Amino acid sequence: MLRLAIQKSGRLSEDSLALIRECGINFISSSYKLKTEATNFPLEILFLRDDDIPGYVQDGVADLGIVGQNVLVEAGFPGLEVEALGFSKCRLSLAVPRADAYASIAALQGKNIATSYPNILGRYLAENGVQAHLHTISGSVEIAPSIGLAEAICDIVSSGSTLLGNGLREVETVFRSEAVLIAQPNLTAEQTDLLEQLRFRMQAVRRAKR
Ligand code: PRT
Ligand code: ZN
Repeated sequence: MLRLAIQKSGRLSEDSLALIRECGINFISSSYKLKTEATNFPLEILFLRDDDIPGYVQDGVADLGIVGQNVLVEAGFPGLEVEALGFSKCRLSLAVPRADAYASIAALQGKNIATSYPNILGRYLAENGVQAHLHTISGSVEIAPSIGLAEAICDIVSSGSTLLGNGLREVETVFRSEAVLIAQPNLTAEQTDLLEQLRFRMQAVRRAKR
């Protein structure tokens, strides 16, 4: 038996469920249940907040998970990734108010930056020799400059319309992300075998879409 953790409700949910179904795995899902069992594959599905998925998989509470690389790397467990899934593509970017001068990343030296990704951003700034004050907030990061909390932000971008709508300009791509399958480090031999079957099916689904 394998336990797979997926996002309960959010941007990853629909594509995660669709991928499992496209792998030929049948299950009944109801929005009230936090757990369901597949009827034709030894798989149990847990529905969780995406932020909790890397930790549960690292600890072996779940054997597998589907999560964005942004959340996985921020949580500090990049080594759990076993398969890139090709959906929920986005980037983590730095942005500043549209009217502000910005020649290079050196412009952020000593500035206040609001983000939900202090670990990924901290590493990126250090690599670029920039010291800044990071303010960690968990949501609505894009309003930080307009309320005087920070001079810049670092947040997830896909179309860019949220930045635009908040008068911000994307200036650096810090990290590129997509959804990935992750696995706990101590699977049994049988579980490893099931994981390989699952990966094989996932790869076939992706190939069929190209
Ligand atoms: O409740 P829970 O904690 O489970 O969900 P969540 O609210 O933390 O996450 P959710 O559902 O918003 O996103 C889940 C994952 O989807 C993220 O971790 C990313 O890997 C991926 N993803 C892909 C995105 C986006 N695209 C995205 N556009 N996550 C967030 N956004 C947000 C972004 O933060 C910004 O506010 O959408 C806004 C920007 O979108 P654009 O199109 O205007 O640029
Ligand atoms: Zn989340």
